Amino acid sequence: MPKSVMTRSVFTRAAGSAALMMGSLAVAQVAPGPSVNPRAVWSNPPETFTTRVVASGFEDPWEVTWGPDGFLWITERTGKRVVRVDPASGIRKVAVSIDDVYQTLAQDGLLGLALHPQFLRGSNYVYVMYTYDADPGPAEERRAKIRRYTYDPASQQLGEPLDVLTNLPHGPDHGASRIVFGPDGKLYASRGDHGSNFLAYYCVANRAQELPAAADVAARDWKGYEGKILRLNLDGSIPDDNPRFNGVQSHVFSYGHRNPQGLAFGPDGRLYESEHGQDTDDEVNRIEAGRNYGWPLIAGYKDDQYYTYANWSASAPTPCASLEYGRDVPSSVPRTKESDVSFPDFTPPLKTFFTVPSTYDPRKLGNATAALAGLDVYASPAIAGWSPSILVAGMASGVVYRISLGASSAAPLTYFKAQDRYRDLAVAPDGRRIYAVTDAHGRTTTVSGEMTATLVHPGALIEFTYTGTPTSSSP
Ligand SMILES: [Ca+2]
Ligand SMILES: [Ca+2]
Repeated sequence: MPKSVMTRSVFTRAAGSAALMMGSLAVAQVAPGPSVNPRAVWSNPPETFTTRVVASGFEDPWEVTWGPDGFLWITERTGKRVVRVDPASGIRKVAVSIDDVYQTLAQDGLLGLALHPQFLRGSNYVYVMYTYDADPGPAEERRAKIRRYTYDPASQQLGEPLDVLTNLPHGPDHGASRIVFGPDGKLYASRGDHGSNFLAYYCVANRAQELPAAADVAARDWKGYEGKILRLNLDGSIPDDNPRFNGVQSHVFSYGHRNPQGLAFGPDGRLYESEHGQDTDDEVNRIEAGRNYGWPLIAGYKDDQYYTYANWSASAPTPCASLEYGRDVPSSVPRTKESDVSFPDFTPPLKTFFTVPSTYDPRKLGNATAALAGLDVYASPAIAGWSPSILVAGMASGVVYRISLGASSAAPLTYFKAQDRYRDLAVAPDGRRIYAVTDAHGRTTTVSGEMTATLVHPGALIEFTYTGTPTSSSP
């Protein structure tokens, strides 16, 4: 495909997702009264914070991580740079610019970053995940790789690039590519479903349920890695205790994912993940080895609510290419109810966002996912009652959600509501400062609940400092 064919425009509807509210508890809010905007349902939690823009002008910051050097490490997706930012002064230092990054779309470029657990204690390694063009000629072959750099504290530069795992398929949409270290010393990496069976790519079969064949693994053909969480050794090889699927061992750790942009381990040693839903059912999951998270046959819970899988590429007798994609699914497109799916290893989400009944009419209310992105597990005693909680960034909602892991039945609370798209989060070791990076472009929700393309803090690093929790009995 020529490099110039794809444009950002095919993503505008997905990027325009609006926020409604959280979890199945929000169902009652779907039918709005004449004066109630259902998108403007923000929590009013008691904790107070001050807000400060630490630095701005980043070119689509995608990952923010607190480093043991006291700096925030940020990847710029379209800027193709790893930048270190001093949180006190906002001064930024470019650690490396990666010319090899190939970026033309909304979900490619320089993405994930993970610091070695022994960083500045003997293993000064930084792992990044990014897209590159594997075709040496004018054609385009978008692939993803994980590369290791070595940090030199004297020059404050990243050098000695070493490719760890290359040739991972990376589609035109739904790129995921978050990477984290596990307490087991392995690297975990998320892969999106390429946006297949959706919008401009509706005639491309979705492969999130496909599992690698032995011959593919032997040939190092990673085509079965779409819509998966991967687990790898630090040299890129397949850990010998990875799960087997149909007898085949690969990098695949779990499957059935849509666009898992959030990935983090908690203090309990468990892996948590967030993924951006299609129209409904953003998910926060607890990821376990060998499990199936349902997509694209099950979205959110297996509850036969609004979401029903429609397999456009299997349309017959009318071929998919003759169909126009839309909410009205033609009768030639096979549909599968969630209750008709039998996945022995299906694992339901820990929490869903905007789970709505089958009577939900998006024409009246609009598309309303929170558009979940980066996720962190808060495990500090600094804010009373928070540990342990999941913090997850909402892009279209313009909030940070907190999900208590101690009281998992509690509805998520919203914090830091702004007319911004929060892409990723980091927590300082003192537990009092929470950092967010924001998208440079895109649509989000105003405080009153209207969709807007005007962002207040585009491409910024924002600091929220905890200042206390006034008691509710105060006058
Ligand atoms: Ca799922
Ligand atoms: Ca469902």
